[in-house]
Formats: sequence, structure tokens, C-alpha cells
Amino acid sequence: MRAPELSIVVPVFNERANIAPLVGLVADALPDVAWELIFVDDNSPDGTSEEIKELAANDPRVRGIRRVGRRGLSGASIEGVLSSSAPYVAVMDGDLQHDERVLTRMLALIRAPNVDLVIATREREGSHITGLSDKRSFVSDFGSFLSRLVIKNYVKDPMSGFFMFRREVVERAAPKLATEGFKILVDILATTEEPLQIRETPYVFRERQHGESKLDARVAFDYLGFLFHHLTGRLVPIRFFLFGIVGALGVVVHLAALRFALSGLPSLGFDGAQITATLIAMASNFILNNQLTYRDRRLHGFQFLIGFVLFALSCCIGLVANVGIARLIYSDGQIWWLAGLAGAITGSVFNYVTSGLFVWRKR
Ligand SMILES: Nc1nc2c(ncn2[C@@H]2O[C@H](COP(=O)(O)OP(=O)(O)O)[C@@H](O)[C@H]2O)c(=O)[nH]1
Ligand SMILES: [Mg+2]
Repeated sequence: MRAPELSIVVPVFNERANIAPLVGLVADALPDVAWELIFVDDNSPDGTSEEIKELAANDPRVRGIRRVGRRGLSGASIEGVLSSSAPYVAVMDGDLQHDERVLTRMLALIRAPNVDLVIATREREGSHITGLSDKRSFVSDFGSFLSRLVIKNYVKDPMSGFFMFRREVVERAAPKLATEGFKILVDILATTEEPLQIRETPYVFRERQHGESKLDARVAFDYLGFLFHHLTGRLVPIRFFLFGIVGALGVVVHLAALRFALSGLPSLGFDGAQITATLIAMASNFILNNQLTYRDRRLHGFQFLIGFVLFALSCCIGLVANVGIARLIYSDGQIWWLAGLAGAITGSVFNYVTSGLFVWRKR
């Protein structure tokens, strides 16, 4: 058997019913190419990995990476790419929405000298991407518009999940790529320093037949965090952005709770109302962080209760750091807003670090 010229990396989560059909379709589409399929499964509960391994046992062109304790489309794709030694690599969805017949055209384009990246661009019917609902089409277009903030090259469909590249391009960028995101192509385009030679080729995006989409409203928040991450020169982690949004919402919750406590429960007095509002805001921040910021490490049941206690404790330590820094800066020049801001930022960074270390720690 020839060593593969093309590795096709397919991130999958709960796609059991799509695996065997995809292998068959790829084999039919690339009869004269030495290809391999690398499925990267995040330990799907539906038995996707078992299905992959059963196929791989009978076909040396199929491989599977099963990741445990991790979730994320970008991270899974990057690991798949890094496990390849072929000169060319494609990233493709495992739900049959990407037309495998385009792979031949993409391969012909990438084989040309000096081409670094080929994007399969989703075809349009008027303002609407075929195969997507109006709502999803709008989300994709808006995301694409925002991506221009961080990418230098003009490409028609930076939100495409179907593309092929010379392996070195991503090998070089890999240490800087964010593993939490959903839009790995935007990340590659934003991260690569040298200008890339890019080709685009149109195709018709298919409707999903089996299983369901994993893209939900939370992915949109991640994407905003991802843009912020790039706009700050990759200084601010994606997660910190989410943590900050939740914190800002916490201020609103706090003020609303304080107002209700003052008018509805006058017997509490101001101190009592302020303590109640603080507890409510802490609980709401904890729940939102558990649902959004740390959804890949979400706590349940007893762990959830323990987590809340640890979160409240770490908020108290954050408060001490906040007041300490604010006092120091205030004593220096009496600029109240600078002192307040520096304190708030210090407290947030402190809370972010401690909650990552103690509350939602990596297992
Ligand atoms: N390994 C892995 N694959 C994922 C994850 N989330 C989504 N996928 C896969 O990524 C591909 C695109 O996801 P999909 O839900 O179809 O997104 P959509 O096409 O934008 O609705 C599919 O093959 C999914 O199975 C994840 O967290 N880990
Ligand atoms: Mg899909």
C-alpha cells in the first residue's frame, strides 16, 4: 500500500450513522488517490468510536483518534492534522453535508506549485447559502463579516469547515491555534503570518440526514470571544472573554436583586439587602459560567454544590485582591475611576484564574 498523499481529517461527535456511508463515498470519489481518513471522536456516547474502529479493522485507509475528557471541534481537527504525515491534508465534516466529490478538484488545485490552501466555498442562491436555513445563513454571513476584523486575506467563505492545505501550513501555525473554537479556518487565516496563496472552489452544501447539529447559540458567544482573542494579539484567552461577559451580567443581576430586596424585603436593611444581592449574583455567575464558559467541564449533582462553595470562596479572595490594588492606586494619585477599574480587572483576573484552577479544573 502506498503512503497517503492526502489525509482527510474528520472531527465527529455523535455521528455513528454517518461514518460507514462517508467512508464509502470518499472511496468512490477518490479511486486513483492514496488517501486516508482520520476520524477524531470526542468519546461520543452513541458509539461513534466503536463504529470507526470496526471499519478501520478491515480497511487500513481508515484511522480513528478517540479523545477522552475533551470537547471541541477546532481542537479535534488540529489533533487529527498533527497526526498526519501526508503532504496534503483536508478537514471535512463527518455529517455528509460536505460533498466529497469536491475533494478531487481541491486536490488538483493544491497540487499546483505555490498553492497553500484551497477552500470549498458554499454556493449561494441569492442571499442565502444553499443547504442552510435563512437563520443559519444569516449567522454564517454575519460571522463571515466579523471575521474581516481579524483576517488579512479576502476569502469568500471564511466560515467554511471544508478546506485542504499543504500540511506544513497548519503544522507551523498549530502552537498558536485556539483549541476551544468552532471556526478553525478563520483561526488559521488570522494566525498565519506569511501571506497564503489561496484558491476557492464552489460546491453545494447538503442537508444533514442523520444526527443533529452541534452548533448552538453558545457557539456564537465563543466566536465573539475568539475574535476578541485575535484583536488583543492572542493575549486574552477565549474563555476569559466569556467569563467577563458573565461577570458584566452579574453586575446587572446584582443591581436588580438589590433593588428588589430593598423594596420587597425592607426588614433586611441595606446591609442585608446587599448581602442577599451579592449571593444571588454569585449564584447566577456560577450557573452561567457552568453553562457557558466551562460547558466542556460542566459540573453536575454533588460536584455542582461543591463547585458553588469553592466559587464563592474564590470570589472572596478575588475581592481582597480587588480592594488591595484599588487602594494602592487610589493612594498614588487619587484618581477614583482608575483605581476602581484596576481593582475590578485585578479581581476578575484573579477570579478567572482561581475558578479555572479549583472550581472547573481539568480532569
Ligand atoms: N470531535 C468533535 N467533533 C465535533 C464537535 N462538535 C461538532 N463536531 C463535528 O463537527 C462537524 C460539524 O458539526 P455540525 O454540528 O454538523 O455543525 P454545523 O454543520 O455547522 O451544524 C460534524 O462532523 C460534527 O460531528 C466536538 O466537540 N468534537
Ligand atoms: Mg453539519
